[in-house]
Amino acid sequence: MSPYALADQAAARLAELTGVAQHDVALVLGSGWLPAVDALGEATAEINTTDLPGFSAAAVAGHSGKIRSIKAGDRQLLVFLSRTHYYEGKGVAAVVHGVRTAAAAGCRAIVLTNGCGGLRESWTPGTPVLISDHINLTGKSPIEGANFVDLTDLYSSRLRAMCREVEPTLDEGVYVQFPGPHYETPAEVRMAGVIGGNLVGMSTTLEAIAAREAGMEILGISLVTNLAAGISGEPLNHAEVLEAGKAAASRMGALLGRIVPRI
Ligand code: 8IG
Repeated sequence: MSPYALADQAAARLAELTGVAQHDVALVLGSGWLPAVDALGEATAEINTTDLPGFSAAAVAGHSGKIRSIKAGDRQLLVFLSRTHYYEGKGVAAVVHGVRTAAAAGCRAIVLTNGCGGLRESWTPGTPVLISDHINLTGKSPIEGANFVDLTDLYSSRLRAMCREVEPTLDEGVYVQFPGPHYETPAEVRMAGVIGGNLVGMSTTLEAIAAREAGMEILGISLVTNLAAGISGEPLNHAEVLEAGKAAASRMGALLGRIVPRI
């Protein structure tokens, strides 16, 4: 079955299980963003991703394989509380299946969030940064065949401007996706800076490409949970990274709570 047909099936089952025929805006919550979900509004349904065709179980501690349908004003939000990462080795189609399911469920816009390392020392742990563009170092595409999708303004300048109206202190940066699951070496972080990157992480770019292919408007927001390797001289620690996310959670909830209704 094609990945698009599988996404159609997942969207049909999602509509049955949530009782919601059409969703409007999708959100994918990355590391550190999970506690922000409660600020988005009342959940009308919560299901396990594994109840839908094409999803497999979540693999990482601190990632929860659930999808929430949330009524926020006149919008119905589809919130993925976790994502499938490229480094899980399930293939690129598995990484973007949630995005394609959201598109098939009716979503016209998607908010992709992540936790990442920052290259600027002023971005202390807990700083949110708007993604202005990306560099995809996985060497992969979610698109198969001769479909030459344009990626100009991939991360909507309209939505970024709206975010800065809501929160004028928000910085922007170029997100560099490494394959992971190991963190970068200090030399790789320096390379990311030399080629124009400001943020390093292990997600988001393949999903953004699939979302553009599906015609969705995309907002990307990174939460800098740590300075990238070699910037501070301290080693990286997954537990500390999760802790920084927790500490920032209420602020990220407030941020999303103000941004999402205006998308
Ligand atoms: I949270 O410093 C988080 N995810 N590649 N590098 C990469 N991924 C990350 C990092 C980081 N922090």
